[in-house]
Amino acid sequence: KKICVIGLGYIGLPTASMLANHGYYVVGVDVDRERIRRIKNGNLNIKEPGLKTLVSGAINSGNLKVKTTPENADAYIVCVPTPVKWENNSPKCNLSYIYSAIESIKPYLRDRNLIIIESTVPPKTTERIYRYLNDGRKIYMAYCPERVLPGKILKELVENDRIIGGVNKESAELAREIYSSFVDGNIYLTDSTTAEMVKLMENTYRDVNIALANEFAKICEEINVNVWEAIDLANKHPRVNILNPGPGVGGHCISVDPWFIVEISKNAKLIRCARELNNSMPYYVCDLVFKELKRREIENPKVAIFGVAYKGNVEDTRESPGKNIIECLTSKGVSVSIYDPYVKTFEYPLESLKECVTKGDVILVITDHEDFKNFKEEEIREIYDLMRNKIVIDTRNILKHDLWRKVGFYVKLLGDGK
Ligand code: SAJ
Repeated sequence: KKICVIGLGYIGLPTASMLANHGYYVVGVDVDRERIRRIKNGNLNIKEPGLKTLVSGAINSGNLKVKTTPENADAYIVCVPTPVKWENNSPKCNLSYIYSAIESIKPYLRDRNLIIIESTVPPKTTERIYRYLNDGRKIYMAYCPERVLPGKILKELVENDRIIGGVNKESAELAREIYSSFVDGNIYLTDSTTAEMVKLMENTYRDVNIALANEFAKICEEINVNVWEAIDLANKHPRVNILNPGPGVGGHCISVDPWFIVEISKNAKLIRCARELNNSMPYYVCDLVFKELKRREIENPKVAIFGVAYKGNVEDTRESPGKNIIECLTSKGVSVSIYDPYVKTFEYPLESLKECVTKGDVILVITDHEDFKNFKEEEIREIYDLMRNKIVIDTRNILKHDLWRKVGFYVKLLGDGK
Protein backbone atom coordinates (compact mmCIF):
# COMPACT_ATOMS: atom_id res chain seq x y z
CA LYS A 1 0.00 0.00 0.00
CA LYS A 2 1.10 3.53 -0.74
CA ILE A 3 0.89 6.45 1.71
CA CYS A 4 1.51 10.13 1.06
CA VAL A 5 2.59 12.12 4.13
CA ILE A 6 2.05 15.87 3.74
CA GLY A 7 4.36 18.06 5.86
CA LEU A 8 7.81 16.74 6.82
CA GLY A 9 8.39 18.46 10.14
CA TYR A 10 8.72 17.12 13.70
CA ILE A 11 5.81 14.72 13.22
CA GLY A 12 5.55 14.06 9.48
CA LEU A 13 9.16 13.09 8.90
CA PRO A 14 9.40 10.49 11.70
CA THR A 15 5.94 9.13 10.81
CA ALA A 16 6.77 8.83 7.10
CA SER A 17 10.08 7.09 7.89
CA MET A 18 8.47 4.75 10.40
CA LEU A 19 5.79 3.69 7.89
CA ALA A 20 8.44 3.19 5.21
CA ASN A 21 10.36 0.94 7.59
CA HIS A 22 7.19 -1.07 8.25
CA GLY A 23 6.32 -2.20 4.77
CA TYR A 24 4.56 0.80 3.25
CA TYR A 25 5.69 2.66 0.17
CA VAL A 26 5.74 6.27 1.34
CA VAL A 27 5.91 9.58 -0.50
CA GLY A 28 6.90 12.38 1.87
CA VAL A 29 5.79 15.80 0.66
CA ASP A 30 6.86 19.25 1.79
CA VAL A 31 6.42 22.58 0.01
CA ASP A 32 9.82 23.72 1.31
CA ARG A 33 12.40 22.81 -1.38
CA GLU A 34 15.31 23.44 0.96
CA ARG A 35 13.87 21.01 3.50
CA ILE A 36 13.47 18.32 0.82
CA ARG A 37 17.07 18.87 -0.29
CA ARG A 38 18.31 18.55 3.28
CA ILE A 39 16.34 15.37 3.93
CA LYS A 40 17.77 13.83 0.75
CA ASN A 41 21.30 14.74 1.87
CA GLY A 42 20.74 13.40 5.37
CA ASN A 43 21.37 16.90 6.73
CA LEU A 44 18.21 17.36 8.83
CA ASN A 45 17.35 20.61 10.54
CA ILE A 46 15.51 18.71 13.27
CA LYS A 47 17.69 17.44 16.10
CA GLU A 48 15.97 14.42 17.60
CA PRO A 49 17.65 11.30 18.99
CA GLY A 50 17.69 8.49 16.41
CA LEU A 51 15.86 10.45 13.70
CA LYS A 52 18.75 10.74 11.27
CA THR A 53 19.33 6.97 11.24
CA LEU A 54 15.61 6.26 10.88
CA VAL A 55 15.25 8.65 7.93
CA SER A 56 18.36 7.51 6.08
CA GLY A 57 17.35 3.87 6.62
CA ALA A 58 13.94 4.58 5.12
CA ILE A 59 15.38 6.47 2.14
CA ASN A 60 18.07 3.86 1.44
CA SER A 61 15.51 1.05 1.57
CA GLY A 62 13.77 2.69 -1.41
CA ASN A 63 10.47 2.79 0.52
CA LEU A 64 10.61 6.52 1.25
CA LYS A 65 10.73 9.13 -1.48
CA VAL A 66 10.60 12.85 -0.64
CA LYS A 67 9.41 15.57 -3.00
CA THR A 68 7.50 18.85 -3.16
CA THR A 69 4.23 17.62 -4.72
CA PRO A 70 1.83 14.79 -3.81
CA GLU A 71 1.02 11.71 -5.90
CA ASN A 72 -1.74 9.15 -6.18
CA ALA A 73 -1.81 7.04 -3.02
CA ASP A 74 -4.12 4.84 -0.97
CA ALA A 75 -3.88 7.05 2.09
CA TYR A 76 -2.81 10.62 2.87
CA ILE A 77 -1.58 11.76 6.28
CA VAL A 78 -1.59 15.51 6.93
CA CYS A 79 1.04 16.73 9.44
CA VAL A 80 1.26 20.47 8.80
CA PRO A 81 1.49 23.23 11.43
CA THR A 82 -1.65 24.92 12.81
CA PRO A 83 -0.49 28.08 14.59
CA VAL A 84 -2.75 30.45 16.47
CA LYS A 85 -3.60 33.83 14.94
CA TRP A 86 -5.22 36.77 16.67
CA GLU A 87 -8.25 38.58 15.23
CA ASN A 88 -9.69 41.49 17.24
CA ASN A 89 -8.03 40.18 20.40
CA SER A 90 -9.59 36.74 19.95
CA PRO A 91 -7.52 33.61 19.30
CA LYS A 92 -8.21 31.62 16.14
CA CYS A 93 -6.58 28.52 14.76
CA ASN A 94 -4.84 29.28 11.47
CA LEU A 95 -5.98 26.41 9.28
CA SER A 96 -4.43 27.75 6.07
CA TYR A 97 -1.70 25.07 5.95
CA ILE A 98 -4.33 22.35 6.39
CA TYR A 99 -6.48 23.83 3.65
CA SER A 100 -3.59 24.09 1.21
CA ALA A 101 -2.54 20.52 2.03
CA ILE A 102 -6.10 19.37 1.28
CA GLU A 103 -6.20 21.36 -1.96
CA SER A 104 -2.86 19.88 -3.00
CA ILE A 105 -4.12 16.30 -2.61
CA LYS A 106 -7.63 16.92 -3.95
CA PRO A 107 -6.74 16.33 -7.63
CA TYR A 108 -5.25 12.94 -6.75
CA LEU A 109 -8.11 11.65 -4.60
CA ARG A 110 -9.85 8.52 -5.85
CA ASP A 111 -12.71 6.44 -4.48
CA ARG A 112 -11.88 4.66 -1.21
CA ASN A 113 -8.84 6.80 -0.42
CA LEU A 114 -8.27 7.59 3.25
CA ILE A 115 -7.25 11.01 4.57
CA ILE A 116 -5.85 11.25 8.08
CA ILE A 117 -5.25 14.54 9.87
CA GLU A 118 -2.64 14.56 12.64
CA SER A 119 -2.26 18.33 13.10
CA THR A 120 -3.99 19.85 16.13
CA VAL A 121 -7.28 21.46 15.07
CA PRO A 122 -10.43 22.88 16.71
CA PRO A 123 -13.26 20.36 17.21
CA LYS A 124 -15.36 19.62 14.09
CA THR A 125 -12.62 20.61 11.61
CA THR A 126 -12.23 17.03 10.29
CA GLU A 127 -15.98 16.66 9.81
CA ARG A 128 -16.12 19.95 7.94
CA ILE A 129 -13.29 18.97 5.58
CA TYR A 130 -14.93 15.57 5.07
CA ARG A 131 -18.17 17.21 3.98
CA TYR A 132 -16.27 19.51 1.64
CA LEU A 133 -14.40 16.60 0.00
CA ASN A 134 -17.29 14.17 -0.26
CA ASP A 135 -18.61 15.55 -3.53
CA GLY A 136 -19.75 12.23 -4.96
CA ARG A 137 -16.43 10.51 -4.28
CA LYS A 138 -16.30 7.87 -1.55
CA ILE A 139 -13.55 9.21 0.68
CA TYR A 140 -12.64 7.96 4.14
CA MET A 141 -11.40 10.36 6.76
CA ALA A 142 -9.98 10.18 10.29
CA TYR A 143 -8.41 12.41 12.91
CA CYS A 144 -5.41 10.80 14.64
CA PRO A 145 -3.65 13.31 16.86
CA GLU A 146 0.09 13.01 17.36
CA ARG A 147 1.12 12.72 21.02
CA VAL A 148 4.89 12.50 20.96
CA LEU A 149 7.15 14.52 23.22
CA PRO A 150 9.95 16.44 21.47
CA GLY A 151 13.21 14.87 22.66
CA LYS A 152 11.59 11.43 22.86
CA ILE A 153 9.73 11.37 19.56
CA LEU A 154 10.90 8.01 18.21
CA LYS A 155 10.30 6.15 21.44
CA GLU A 156 6.88 7.69 22.01
CA LEU A 157 5.79 7.26 18.38
CA VAL A 158 6.03 3.51 18.91
CA GLU A 159 5.10 3.16 22.59
CA ASN A 160 2.31 5.68 23.21
CA ASP A 161 -1.34 4.70 22.99
CA ARG A 162 -3.12 6.33 20.05
CA ILE A 163 -6.59 7.77 19.61
CA ILE A 164 -8.20 7.40 16.20
CA GLY A 165 -11.35 9.35 15.44
CA GLY A 166 -13.14 8.34 12.25
CA VAL A 167 -15.88 10.29 10.48
CA ASN A 168 -17.41 6.81 10.33
CA LYS A 169 -16.46 3.36 11.55
CA GLU A 170 -14.86 2.19 8.28
CA SER A 171 -12.57 5.24 8.28
CA ALA A 172 -11.42 4.55 11.84
CA GLU A 173 -10.78 0.89 11.03
CA LEU A 174 -8.75 1.77 7.93
CA ALA A 175 -6.63 4.22 9.92
CA ARG A 176 -6.12 1.65 12.65
CA GLU A 177 -4.65 -0.75 10.10
CA ILE A 178 -1.99 1.82 9.18
CA TYR A 179 -0.97 2.79 12.73
CA SER A 180 -0.96 -0.76 14.03
CA SER A 181 1.97 -1.46 11.65
CA PHE A 182 4.35 0.41 13.98
CA VAL A 183 2.47 1.34 17.20
CA ASP A 184 3.06 -0.96 20.16
CA GLY A 185 0.69 0.96 22.46
CA ASN A 186 -3.07 0.46 22.50
CA ILE A 187 -5.17 2.02 19.76
CA TYR A 188 -8.57 3.41 20.75
CA LEU A 189 -11.26 4.23 18.20
CA THR A 190 -13.81 7.03 18.50
CA ASP A 191 -15.42 9.69 16.31
CA SER A 192 -13.35 12.50 14.80
CA THR A 193 -14.73 15.36 16.92
CA THR A 194 -14.12 13.48 20.17
CA ALA A 195 -10.54 12.75 19.04
CA GLU A 196 -9.99 16.45 18.25
CA MET A 197 -11.26 17.41 21.70
CA VAL A 198 -9.14 14.72 23.39
CA LYS A 199 -5.97 16.17 21.85
CA LEU A 200 -6.83 19.67 23.06
CA MET A 201 -7.74 18.39 26.52
CA GLU A 202 -4.38 16.65 26.95
CA ASN A 203 -2.34 19.78 26.29
CA THR A 204 -4.77 22.03 28.15
CA TYR A 205 -4.55 19.79 31.22
CA ARG A 206 -0.80 20.29 31.23
CA ASP A 207 -1.06 24.04 30.66
CA VAL A 208 -3.55 24.51 33.50
CA ASN A 209 -1.46 22.34 35.82
CA ILE A 210 1.68 24.42 35.07
CA ALA A 211 -0.33 27.63 35.58
CA LEU A 212 -1.36 26.37 38.99
CA ALA A 213 2.28 25.64 39.83
CA ASN A 214 3.23 29.16 38.68
CA GLU A 215 0.52 30.70 40.82
CA PHE A 216 1.70 28.65 43.81
CA ALA A 217 5.24 29.92 43.14
CA LYS A 218 4.13 33.55 43.36
CA ILE A 219 2.14 32.90 46.54
CA CYS A 220 5.00 30.99 48.17
CA GLU A 221 7.33 33.93 47.53
CA GLU A 222 4.90 36.15 49.46
CA ILE A 223 4.68 33.87 52.49
CA ASN A 224 8.32 32.77 52.74
CA VAL A 225 7.84 29.22 51.57
CA ASN A 226 9.91 27.32 49.00
CA VAL A 227 7.39 26.22 46.36
CA TRP A 228 9.67 23.44 45.07
CA GLU A 229 9.81 21.81 48.47
CA ALA A 230 6.07 22.34 48.95
CA ILE A 231 5.17 20.80 45.56
CA ASP A 232 7.48 17.88 46.21
CA LEU A 233 5.76 17.21 49.52
CA ALA A 234 2.24 17.73 48.13
CA ASN A 235 3.05 15.22 45.37
CA LYS A 236 3.70 12.58 48.04
CA HIS A 237 -0.10 12.39 48.22
CA PRO A 238 -1.19 9.45 46.06
CA ARG A 239 -3.67 11.54 44.07
CA VAL A 240 -1.73 14.80 43.64
CA ASN A 241 0.65 15.53 40.76
CA ILE A 242 1.54 19.21 40.48
CA LEU A 243 3.98 20.13 37.70
CA ASN A 244 6.90 22.55 37.98
CA PRO A 245 6.71 26.32 37.95
CA GLY A 246 9.00 28.14 35.55
CA PRO A 247 9.50 31.21 33.34
CA GLY A 248 6.40 30.43 31.25
CA VAL A 249 5.17 27.79 28.84
CA GLY A 250 6.75 27.63 25.40
CA GLY A 251 6.80 25.34 22.40
CA HIS A 252 4.35 25.12 19.55
CA CYS A 253 1.80 22.90 21.30
CA ILE A 254 0.97 23.56 24.93
CA SER A 255 1.23 27.33 24.59
CA VAL A 256 -1.03 27.27 21.52
CA ASP A 257 -3.59 24.46 21.69
CA PRO A 258 -5.67 25.67 24.68
CA TRP A 259 -6.54 28.75 22.61
CA PHE A 260 -8.42 26.48 20.18
CA ILE A 261 -10.82 25.63 22.99
CA VAL A 262 -11.12 29.29 23.97
CA GLU A 263 -11.92 29.98 20.31
CA ILE A 264 -14.96 27.71 20.24
CA SER A 265 -16.51 28.21 23.68
CA LYS A 266 -17.36 31.06 26.03
CA ASN A 267 -17.24 28.53 28.87
CA ALA A 268 -13.47 28.24 28.57
CA LYS A 269 -12.77 30.60 31.48
CA LEU A 270 -10.26 28.63 33.53
CA ILE A 271 -8.44 27.64 30.35
CA ARG A 272 -8.08 31.25 29.21
CA CYS A 273 -6.99 32.36 32.67
CA ALA A 274 -4.30 29.66 32.84
CA ARG A 275 -3.01 30.62 29.40
CA GLU A 276 -2.82 34.29 30.42
CA LEU A 277 -1.09 33.43 33.67
CA ASN A 278 1.55 31.34 31.90
CA ASN A 279 2.01 34.09 29.31
CA SER A 280 2.63 36.60 32.09
CA MET A 281 5.44 34.59 33.69
CA PRO A 282 8.26 36.09 31.56
CA TYR A 283 7.33 39.54 32.95
CA TYR A 284 7.23 38.19 36.49
CA VAL A 285 10.74 36.84 35.93
CA CYS A 286 11.91 40.22 34.59
CA ASP A 287 10.56 41.87 37.73
CA LEU A 288 12.70 39.50 39.81
CA VAL A 289 15.71 40.68 37.79
CA PHE A 290 14.81 44.37 38.15
CA LYS A 291 14.39 43.92 41.89
CA GLU A 292 17.92 42.50 42.28
CA LEU A 293 19.43 45.22 40.07
CA LYS A 294 17.63 47.98 41.96
CA ARG A 295 18.51 46.60 45.38
CA ARG A 296 22.20 46.82 44.52
CA GLU A 297 21.90 50.02 42.44
CA ILE A 298 23.70 48.39 39.52
CA GLU A 299 24.30 50.77 36.62
CA ASN A 300 24.37 49.72 32.95
CA PRO A 301 23.45 46.19 33.93
CA LYS A 302 24.23 43.13 31.84
CA VAL A 303 22.22 39.94 32.22
CA ALA A 304 23.67 36.63 31.04
CA ILE A 305 20.80 34.47 29.80
CA PHE A 306 21.32 30.73 30.22
CA GLY A 307 19.06 28.89 27.79
CA VAL A 308 16.63 30.10 25.14
CA ALA A 309 15.25 26.72 24.04
CA TYR A 310 11.59 26.41 25.09
CA LYS A 311 12.49 23.52 27.39
CA GLY A 312 15.45 21.47 28.55
CA ASN A 313 17.65 19.38 26.25
CA VAL A 314 16.04 20.47 22.97
CA GLU A 315 17.23 23.03 20.42
CA ASP A 316 13.73 24.30 19.60
CA THR A 317 13.12 27.97 20.47
CA ARG A 318 9.56 28.29 19.16
CA GLU A 319 7.36 30.34 21.52
CA SER A 320 10.19 30.25 24.04
CA PRO A 321 9.53 32.41 27.12
CA GLY A 322 13.16 33.49 26.67
CA LYS A 323 12.15 35.72 23.76
CA ASN A 324 9.71 37.78 25.82
CA ILE A 325 12.16 37.99 28.68
CA ILE A 326 14.92 39.28 26.38
CA GLU A 327 12.58 41.81 24.75
CA CYS A 328 11.35 43.04 28.12
CA LEU A 329 14.86 43.37 29.61
CA THR A 330 16.33 45.17 26.59
CA SER A 331 13.33 47.52 26.36
CA LYS A 332 14.19 48.65 29.90
CA GLY A 333 17.82 49.36 28.99
CA VAL A 334 19.32 46.13 30.30
CA SER A 335 21.87 44.56 27.97
CA VAL A 336 21.70 40.82 27.52
CA SER A 337 24.06 38.13 26.30
CA ILE A 338 22.85 34.64 25.52
CA TYR A 339 24.35 31.21 26.05
CA ASP A 340 22.59 28.04 24.98
CA PRO A 341 24.67 24.93 24.30
CA TYR A 342 21.76 23.25 22.45
CA VAL A 343 20.48 26.03 20.19
CA LYS A 344 22.17 26.66 16.82
CA THR A 345 20.27 29.64 15.47
CA PHE A 346 18.23 32.29 17.24
CA GLU A 347 16.84 35.79 16.57
CA TYR A 348 19.52 37.25 18.84
CA PRO A 349 23.26 36.47 18.73
CA LEU A 350 24.42 33.46 20.73
CA GLU A 351 27.71 33.55 22.61
CA SER A 352 30.09 31.10 24.21
CA LEU A 353 29.75 30.56 27.95
CA LYS A 354 32.80 32.72 28.67
CA GLU A 355 31.74 35.61 26.42
CA CYS A 356 28.24 35.45 27.84
CA VAL A 357 29.22 35.83 31.50
CA THR A 358 32.14 38.24 31.06
CA LYS A 359 31.38 41.50 32.93
CA GLY A 360 27.86 40.25 33.57
CA ASP A 361 25.86 41.17 36.65
CA VAL A 362 23.16 38.51 36.73
CA ILE A 363 22.96 34.98 35.36
CA LEU A 364 19.34 34.29 34.50
CA VAL A 365 18.58 30.60 33.97
CA ILE A 366 15.56 30.18 31.69
CA THR A 367 15.94 26.64 30.34
CA ASP A 368 16.38 23.42 32.30
CA HIS A 369 19.18 21.95 30.16
CA GLU A 370 20.99 18.99 31.70
CA ASP A 371 24.31 20.82 31.03
CA PHE A 372 23.40 23.52 33.54
CA LYS A 373 23.02 20.94 36.28
CA ASN A 374 26.50 19.62 35.66
CA PHE A 375 28.69 22.69 36.20
CA LYS A 376 31.72 21.70 38.29
CA GLU A 377 33.09 23.83 41.11
CA GLU A 378 36.13 24.96 39.04
CA GLU A 379 33.85 26.05 36.20
CA ILE A 380 31.61 27.98 38.57
CA ARG A 381 34.70 29.65 40.05
CA GLU A 382 35.85 30.65 36.57
CA ILE A 383 32.42 32.16 35.86
CA TYR A 384 32.58 33.98 39.21
CA ASP A 385 35.91 35.58 38.30
CA LEU A 386 34.65 36.78 34.92
CA MET A 387 31.52 38.48 36.28
CA ARG A 388 31.10 41.99 37.64
CA ASN A 389 28.28 41.23 40.10
CA LYS A 390 27.73 37.70 41.28
CA ILE A 391 23.97 37.17 41.13
CA VAL A 392 22.14 34.08 39.88
CA ILE A 393 18.39 33.86 39.28
CA ASP A 394 17.28 30.31 38.59
CA THR A 395 13.73 30.01 37.23
CA ARG A 396 13.93 26.22 36.82
CA ASN A 397 15.60 24.96 39.97
CA ILE A 398 18.21 23.33 37.76
CA LEU A 399 21.56 24.60 39.13
CA LYS A 400 23.29 23.02 42.11
CA HIS A 401 22.64 25.99 44.35
CA ASP A 402 24.82 24.84 47.25
CA LEU A 403 27.84 24.74 44.96
CA TRP A 404 27.13 28.18 43.45
CA ARG A 405 26.62 29.65 46.93
CA LYS A 406 29.82 28.02 48.17
CA VAL A 407 31.75 29.76 45.38
CA GLY A 408 30.24 33.07 46.49
CA PHE A 409 27.20 33.67 44.31
CA TYR A 410 23.96 35.15 45.59
CA VAL A 411 21.34 32.66 44.31
CA LYS A 412 17.66 33.54 43.96
CA LEU A 413 15.31 30.69 43.05
CA LEU A 414 11.92 31.42 41.45
CA GLY A 415 9.18 30.56 43.92
CA ASP A 416 11.46 30.44 46.95
CA GLY A 417 10.35 32.95 49.55
CA LYS A 418 12.59 31.55 52.24
N1 SAJ B 1 6.92 23.19 31.50
C1 SAJ B 1 6.90 23.80 32.75
N2 SAJ B 1 6.73 23.01 33.85
C2 SAJ B 1 6.60 21.66 33.78
C3 SAJ B 1 6.62 21.05 32.51
C4 SAJ B 1 6.77 21.84 31.39
O1 SAJ B 1 7.03 25.02 32.85
O2 SAJ B 1 6.49 21.03 34.82
C5 SAJ B 1 7.09 24.00 30.27
C6 SAJ B 1 8.29 23.57 29.44
O3 SAJ B 1 9.47 24.14 29.89
C7 SAJ B 1 7.88 24.05 28.06
C8 SAJ B 1 6.36 23.88 28.07
O4 SAJ B 1 5.99 23.77 29.43
O5 SAJ B 1 8.18 25.43 27.90
C9 SAJ B 1 5.87 22.66 27.31
O6 SAJ B 1 6.75 21.55 27.48
P1 SAJ B 1 6.23 20.05 27.66
O7 SAJ B 1 7.41 19.18 27.82
O8 SAJ B 1 5.20 20.00 28.71
O9 SAJ B 1 5.46 19.73 26.31
P2 SAJ B 1 5.78 19.85 24.74
O10 SAJ B 1 5.13 21.12 24.26
O11 SAJ B 1 7.20 19.64 24.42
O12 SAJ B 1 4.94 18.58 24.18
C10 SAJ B 1 3.55 18.47 24.50
C11 SAJ B 1 3.26 17.05 25.01
N3 SAJ B 1 1.91 17.02 25.57
C12 SAJ B 1 1.66 16.48 26.80
O13 SAJ B 1 2.51 16.05 27.52
C13 SAJ B 1 0.23 16.45 27.23
C14 SAJ B 1 3.40 16.05 23.88
O14 SAJ B 1 3.02 14.75 24.30
C15 SAJ B 1 2.53 16.48 22.69
O15 SAJ B 1 2.64 15.58 21.60
C16 SAJ B 1 3.00 17.85 22.24
O16 SAJ B 1 2.80 18.76 23.32
C17 SAJ B 1 2.19 18.25 21.03
O17 SAJ B 1 2.75 18.23 19.93
O18 SAJ B 1 0.98 18.52 21.17
